[in-house]
Amino acid sequence: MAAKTNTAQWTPAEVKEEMLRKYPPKVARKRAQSILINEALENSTPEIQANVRTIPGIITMRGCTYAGCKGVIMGPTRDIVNLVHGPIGCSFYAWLTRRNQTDAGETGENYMPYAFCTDMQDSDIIFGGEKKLKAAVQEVYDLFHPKGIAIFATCPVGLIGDDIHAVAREMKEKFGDCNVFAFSCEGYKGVSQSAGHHIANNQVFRHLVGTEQNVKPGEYKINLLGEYNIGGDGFEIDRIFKKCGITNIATFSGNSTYDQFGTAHLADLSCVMCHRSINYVADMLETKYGIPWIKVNFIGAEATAKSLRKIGQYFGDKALIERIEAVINEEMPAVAEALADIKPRTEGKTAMLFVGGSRAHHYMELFGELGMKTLSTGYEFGHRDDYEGRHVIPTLKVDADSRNIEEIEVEADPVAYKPRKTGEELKGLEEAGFEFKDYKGLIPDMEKGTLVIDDLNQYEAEKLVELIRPDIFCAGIKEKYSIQKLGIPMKQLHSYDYGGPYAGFRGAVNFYKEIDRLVNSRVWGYMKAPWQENPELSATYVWE
Ligand code: CFM
Repeated sequence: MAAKTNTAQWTPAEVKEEMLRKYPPKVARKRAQSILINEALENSTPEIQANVRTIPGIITMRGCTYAGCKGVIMGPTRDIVNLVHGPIGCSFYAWLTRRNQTDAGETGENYMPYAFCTDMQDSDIIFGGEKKLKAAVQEVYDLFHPKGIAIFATCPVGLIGDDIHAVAREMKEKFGDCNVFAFSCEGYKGVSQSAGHHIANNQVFRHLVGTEQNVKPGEYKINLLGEYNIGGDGFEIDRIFKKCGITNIATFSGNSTYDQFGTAHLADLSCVMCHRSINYVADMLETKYGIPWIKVNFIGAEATAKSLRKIGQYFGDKALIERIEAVINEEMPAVAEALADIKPRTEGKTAMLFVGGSRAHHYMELFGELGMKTLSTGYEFGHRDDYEGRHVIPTLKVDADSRNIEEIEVEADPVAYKPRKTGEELKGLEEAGFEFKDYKGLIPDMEKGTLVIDDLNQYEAEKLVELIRPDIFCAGIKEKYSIQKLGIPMKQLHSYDYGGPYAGFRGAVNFYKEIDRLVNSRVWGYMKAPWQENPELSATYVWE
């Protein structure tokens, strides 16, 4: 067997020390605060440093603010044209690489196959790019007549000061039947893509939510927040909702449409999948329109069943609750059958998960179902509340970087605000153990002695794998090949490589099969790079 763990040889404290050993003292001190050895403290969760700037020179796994805004939040919408104001590379590399899927539906409106960009040149940087942007918006309108056009700023736009919001206003007025709005999401704006999520969501709330009144017919209306339909996850979740009789008004933003955002204020419950990218939208929907929110997780068969039951309990309708139980009973046998076959081969194996801001937590569920142990996890850009739970939010430090991102003030809408439950009803639910607007974070679900690491970088990832040698390492494309070269199977949990869906019941079965294939294949362990067999060159670090 290639990948044997040798955790017994290294205590977590030694692993941490070893990871920091090569750093200059100041860097080591700073990184030490982001590497946490999990231990149960009396009724409290240990504190981790998160959402701070990456140290220059370190090869981070993070992306930029533009990636969070255009790529993550707005990218998956299918009938809004997403127009990038910037050099072509920013647009090209954000084009379809995240594997968020779309179904063009009855209208057939789907702009996903296009990469829209102003293709800025040197002369635009020198003389300004507003004219070019206006021409591009006009061209989009003439060609497609979409309901909405979204404009995204890249770094040079902020540096030269093009006023994209003025262009958006002018063009919106000129067209009359097309909503044009812009995002100041220059890549440098925040410490990670997390800032871009916030910039995107603020504008969605301001320009789209509440603009339409023709709500989809159906009972038990919910919004699904923070689900981006990677590899078709959203399709699988919608299949299950439909079977249960739950009406999904709006997904933010996998395969979503202009009208879905527009009518989101008419749902009766918001269900939050990815807490990091969208929790504040759930709060704003509650404050302005009176829609309560709960945290759900559709990654893992058990987690899916639990989330469905939570939705059933919220609506409290016997018919719905029974239907949900019937659906779970119908779906679970296939899950059990797959596990009966696969689990004996995966039981006891180990995993490491380093993904953006929520999957490192969610996917622990699936590995748990396979009988696998998660040795180390971390987020690229999660905040302390994603690690430690929402109770830390009031204590979060506001620094120059977080102050840079707008917080919008929201009040109850004088017309549209409508409490969905009476105070009595809410109290009853809470007394029965129902938790509204709560998320306990990743750390409480990690075992004692595991390592939780924020903003893990290339060097630390390799060190961690060398020392602990997990049976599988999960992260993204930037990590994939360096990890495989170390002889460890690597699964991308951002794009899912070529697989998916992994959400819901069918997704769980897909995932079990994929992990079985990976952890029981010996191919990576057999591989030796030429320099490992014939080392000719050796090098030392400058600070040694
Ligand atoms: Fe939320 Fe996401 Fe994630 Fe995220 Fe992302 Fe993603 Fe991710 Mo890649 S919104 S935080 S910014 S669950 S793109 S679908 S996989 S890093 S863990």
